[in-house]
Amino acid sequence: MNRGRFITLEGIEGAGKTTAATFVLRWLREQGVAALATREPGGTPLAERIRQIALERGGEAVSPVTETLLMFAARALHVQNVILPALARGEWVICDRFTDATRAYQGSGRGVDPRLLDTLATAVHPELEPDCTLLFDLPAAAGLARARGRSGSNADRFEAETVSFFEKARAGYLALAKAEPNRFRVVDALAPLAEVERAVSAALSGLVHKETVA
Ligand code: Z5A
Repeated sequence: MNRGRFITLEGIEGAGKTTAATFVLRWLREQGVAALATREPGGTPLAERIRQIALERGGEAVSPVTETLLMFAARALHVQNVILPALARGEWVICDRFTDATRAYQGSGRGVDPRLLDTLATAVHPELEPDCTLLFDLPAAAGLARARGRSGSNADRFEAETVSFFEKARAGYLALAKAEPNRFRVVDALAPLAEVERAVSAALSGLVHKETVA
């Protein structure tokens, strides 16, 4: 049996990843591809508990390195208990954020040393990289306006961040996409939903086709 494909969805707050994940799952199933959708931080019962700790606002100070370790602790559980078993069963995994998010947020946003991020990524998922990463790109102010319309005064630790923090994360994402143009597909997240969906299915159809003729 062929290993499934690992597709990650990335972008700053309010970029439309969650909306796209639902579309991708439905579209892949229409193509006859078995797939599951999951998210980070989270995706397993224990990792979801780590998510709550990582996103909780107020209380004890959480340093950038601590935040990084929480993301990778949740990721280690997720990779071992959900992602690798699904890929081994031949299913495609659609993951709302993965290690690129840590590089963009903790690396570019908070200034964590990229060598530490490389070391942790190698330890946590030594042989796993996304087959395709869809980067939903839009200006930070537009993403925040979408997300804040939804969360109001219940903003979590990230939602409460400044526009300039999200602009740093956005620039980090765009630099990653530039460095790995074969893996990344940058999608204009300001476009109307129907256009976003067309771009997403076009980006994935090559991979689906390879699968069905293999
Ligand atoms: N984080 C981190 O720092 N390091 C890490 O390693 C990881 C995560 C893995 C939680 O992530 C936080 O964890 C995250 C970074 C940090 N915080 N931030 N930012 P999350 O992915 O769970 O949270 P999120 O990014 O805040 O998700 P979100 O706000 O739900 O954004 P989204 O999923 O990209 O957007 P959406 O929910 O699909 O869409 C937002 C709204 O826009 C919604 O009303 C849609 O109907 C609307 N929308 C979507 N697409 C369109 C288009 N094309 N046009 C118009 N309106 C649209």
